[in-house]
Amino acid sequence: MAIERTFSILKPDATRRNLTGAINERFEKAGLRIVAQKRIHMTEAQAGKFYEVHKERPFYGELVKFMTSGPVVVQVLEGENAVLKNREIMGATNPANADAGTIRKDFAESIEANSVHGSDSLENAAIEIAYFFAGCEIVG
Ligand code: RTP
Ligand code: MG
Repeated sequence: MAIERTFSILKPDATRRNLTGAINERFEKAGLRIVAQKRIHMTEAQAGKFYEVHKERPFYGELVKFMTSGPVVVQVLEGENAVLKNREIMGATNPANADAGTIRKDFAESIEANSVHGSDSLENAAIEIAYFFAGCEIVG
């Protein structure tokens, strides 16, 4: 299996409830290595551009508001099959539909305040990593 890198965000509901360590433990136990990480408070412009693919969706405005409502932790996770593995550990977007033992089942507050973001493809992972990190900030 290929070693991949994926982009992850610990969302404002996770930082507010002091859950960053508990969530990082899930990644590390699953064999994903945190090769870059920083705490930032996204501007509206930053979040708006990051979620541009959802611009026409009814929840776009609320999503940008939520993602700028507090600090987030942006990360690069590295490991075998990292993109898909992270999506599995995260669980379904809506915690009500998430499998037992997933991050969203155990920690998410709602479909919006769902604790984590993870890239949905290798191609998007590369774009999202480059949006937040310089190459020299990623140490494998
Ligand atoms: P993410 O991008 O955050 O990893 O989540 P995802 O792929 O599972 O979900 P996506 O469809 O890409 O939606 C992005 C984020 O928008 C919020 N959302 N709210 N109110 C709603 O119906 C609704 N649907 C989605 C969630 O925060 C979701 O993670
Ligand atoms: Mg998504």
